[in-house]
Amino acid sequence: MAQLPVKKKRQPPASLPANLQHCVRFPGVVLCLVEKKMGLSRKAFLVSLAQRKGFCVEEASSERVTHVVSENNSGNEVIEWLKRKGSPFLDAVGHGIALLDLSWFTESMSTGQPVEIEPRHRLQVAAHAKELEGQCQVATYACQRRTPLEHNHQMLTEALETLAEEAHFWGSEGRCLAFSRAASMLKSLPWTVRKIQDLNSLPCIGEHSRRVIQEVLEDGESAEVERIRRSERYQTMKLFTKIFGVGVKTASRWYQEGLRTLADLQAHHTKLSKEQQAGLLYYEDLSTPVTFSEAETIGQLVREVVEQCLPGASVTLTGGFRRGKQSGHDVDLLLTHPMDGQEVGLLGKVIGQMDRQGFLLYHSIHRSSFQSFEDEAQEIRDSTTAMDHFERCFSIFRLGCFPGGIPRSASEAQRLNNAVQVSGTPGSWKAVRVDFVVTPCSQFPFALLGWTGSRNFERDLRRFSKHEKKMVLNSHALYDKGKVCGFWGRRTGGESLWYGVGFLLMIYISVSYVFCLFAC
Ligand code: 8DG
Ligand code: CA
Ligand code: CA
Repeated sequence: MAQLPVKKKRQPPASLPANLQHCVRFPGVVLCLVEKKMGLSRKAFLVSLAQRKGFCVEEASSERVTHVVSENNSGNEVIEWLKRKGSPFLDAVGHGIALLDLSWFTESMSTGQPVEIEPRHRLQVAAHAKELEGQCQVATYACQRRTPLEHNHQMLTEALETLAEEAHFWGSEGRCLAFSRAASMLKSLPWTVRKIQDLNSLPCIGEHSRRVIQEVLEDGESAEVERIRRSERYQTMKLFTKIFGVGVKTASRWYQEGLRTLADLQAHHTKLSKEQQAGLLYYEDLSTPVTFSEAETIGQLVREVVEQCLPGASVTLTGGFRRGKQSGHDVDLLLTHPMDGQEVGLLGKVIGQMDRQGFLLYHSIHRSSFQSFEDEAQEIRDSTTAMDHFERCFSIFRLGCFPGGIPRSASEAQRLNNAVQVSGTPGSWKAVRVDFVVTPCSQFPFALLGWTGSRNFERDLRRFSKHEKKMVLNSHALYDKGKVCGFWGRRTGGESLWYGVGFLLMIYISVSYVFCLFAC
């Protein structure tokens, strides 16, 4: 009998996809190599070189691309090529995405890191004057700009942020806003400011900011900023306002009373609220940045407790970590349930259970003060506050640092927590600030957007809604002439219907978040 041919076994792939093999050293830089005129084999060689050096490389269809690199093409040719590829980032070319010649790539490869982009690296786009003007314009609203976590103007933005902080310490919110707007603008620039004239066409940079930028560009530092950093008041205000529960007013009063150190607060038997006492007790831990993996661990532990209290409820990590930051000053968690109304009472149960399990060193629950959309609409017409009316809890979480690594479940963490308490090993846990916010599912998209930040982004998104769209946005809804027009969910046969302007808003939000890392 003729033997059947043996079917060849399919070989497993010899290696992982290239992108997974290499660790990414520069997460803020995502390259796209234009194969036009370069050829596929040369492109493959350059891609692999870049990946070996720790660069992330993606195709023109990716929304994460920040640097487009091409060889022997004009700027217009690259634009045409991107159009043909249907690139999602085409609109951001010129103000967010850099079009670069291969010289930038080769210099970056030989220094082993992304070199600063200089005018000679840029591809010129010979557009009609009007078009060109449009391309070079930087948007006024932070919510319309890409703001990468890593940017080209660290020294300048640190100087401006010191001035903003100092203005805040004096209660001068207008000046504070002006300096943080200028800093936010610089963070979004894909090119490097080298001389003061480079700022000529940019919005949001006032006279004072300009002066300071010029000083830093010319002398490497600003005398005014250095004077502030050395000043006793600034240093003391920084120290006191870092205490959980202490705002500018209290810190300023203590300074006027002659207090300068944390020890002074104790020595003078300064009257402290419960929150401030906890803040002082865990000062060192709370001033140590929280890492992303610590935030994820806390999120996971909370998720388990939430699931026990209300099956189906969800916990979302928001704040800076949702924007891609690797560290932050606290952890922000947003809780909801897919059925509107089911979330009522959830926070009390979750906090109670975590408290009993020894996870909380301090907590204070603030009930929801949401009355109705009509009241909300009235309030936001009358004020510009970013505060919302969700139920929330400000807490200090006791995160165990266990020798065997991160616990796999809440019960395991509790067991280890108890063991640590009994053995009293010093340094075996860390106090971490955690904010819990609860929202009905129908307001979840707005709450998520509102609590993701950054503050600059949120402020400008509200301004954009008001001035450009004649609508009002807050963390509960989107209003058009006082009526709720955005995003409410209705449960119909187990489905939520998301519709109206809310749907458009959601698209806008999703696109924005995919396109940007809001570090501003
Ligand atoms: P960090 O912790 O990494 O340092 O920074 P962050 O995560 O950006 O700042 P945050 O102070 O934790 O605040 C997170 C976001 O939540 C920020 O955009 C501001 C926003 N936020 C509050 N309080 C309130 C509030 O009452 N209502 C609304 N809608 N948002 C708020 O902090
Ligand atoms: Ca935060
Ligand atoms: Ca927070």
